[in-house]
Amino acid sequence: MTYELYYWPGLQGRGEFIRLALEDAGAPYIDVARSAEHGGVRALQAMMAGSCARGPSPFAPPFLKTDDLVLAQVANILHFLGPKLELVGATEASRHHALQLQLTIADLIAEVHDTHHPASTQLYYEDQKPEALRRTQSFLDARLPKFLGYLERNVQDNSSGAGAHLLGAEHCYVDLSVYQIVEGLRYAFPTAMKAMEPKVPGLVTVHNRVAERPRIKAYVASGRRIAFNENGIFRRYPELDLVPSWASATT
Ligand SMILES: N[C@@H](CCC(=O)N[C@@H](CS)C(=O)NCC(=O)O)C(=O)O
Repeated sequence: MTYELYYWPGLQGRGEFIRLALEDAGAPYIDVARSAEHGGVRALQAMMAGSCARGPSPFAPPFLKTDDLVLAQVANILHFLGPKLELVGATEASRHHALQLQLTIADLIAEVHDTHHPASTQLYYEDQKPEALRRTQSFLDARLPKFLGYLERNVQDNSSGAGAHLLGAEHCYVDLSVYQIVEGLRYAFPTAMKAMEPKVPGLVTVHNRVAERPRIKAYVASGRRIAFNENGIFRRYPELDLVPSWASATT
């Protein structure tokens, strides 16, 4: 079956978490909004505007269309794809633990988004720069170490994971998302990440292991992976590349 992924063209955004799973599994898919042949962004907009026979119509991209279903919400899509792409353990517990971690990553992603859009998603970044500065400092001071520290603990506490897996002994879609958040955070907040990475060696190990996976390597080298840019979730604004308070205190 060929999956149809619907996500805004021109940015990695939340769609990249789904792309990485499909790419890693070698699953056939059409990135609909990037394909003029398949209707491009108009097809995406039509899906959101219309009623949907295959489930509730999606509120926002990314969403995934299969032969039977349309599914939205990154964590929900990965929860669905996990067993089909063999990107999650076989037990009910492992599927729900993966979902739990992915939902926490969704919370982190929302907070990363809010560093550049703290006042309103409806306004341009340029219209909320003072708020963004304040929000980013607070994010880097407290929330980044809290989220990454939590994920790191899961790598360390996973006794069967050899320090390179979030869950159990097997590779899983959450590991792919950890790769993406490390990549994105390095792009957006290089100063903070330089100080943060020695504190989260397990996450760096997961990142490096994923980066070496043959299909991920091929995808990154293919040119099909859109470069990070200032339309996505992870944006590099030099004025927001702040030194976290805990880093200045210790370095
Ligand atoms: N919680 C949703 C968030 C989806 C979302 O916010 N999508 C963004 C693009 S990354 C969007 O197009 N939002 C439009 C809107 O909120 O009106 C998920 O994880 O999929």
